[in-house]
Amino acid sequence: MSRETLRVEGMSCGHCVETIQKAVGEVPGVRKVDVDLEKKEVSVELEEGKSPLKEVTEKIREAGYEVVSA
Ligand SMILES: [Cu+2]
Repeated sequence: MSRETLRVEGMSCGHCVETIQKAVGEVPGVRKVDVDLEKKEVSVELEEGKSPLKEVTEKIREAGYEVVSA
């Protein structure tokens, strides 16, 4: 299991957290999604050997947020 953290702009409330958790949680290989509003970070727990960061980034953008760095 590995963990990756992305910096995301535009998240402001619990609704944003839910939206992102739902969108990113749908990506195959993602086990868990944690959002830190204060740090503007989305961290994902990934299944061993999986690296779906590109898809995670796309999902976040589709949901209307900006991924600043991965
Ligand atoms: Cu919000």
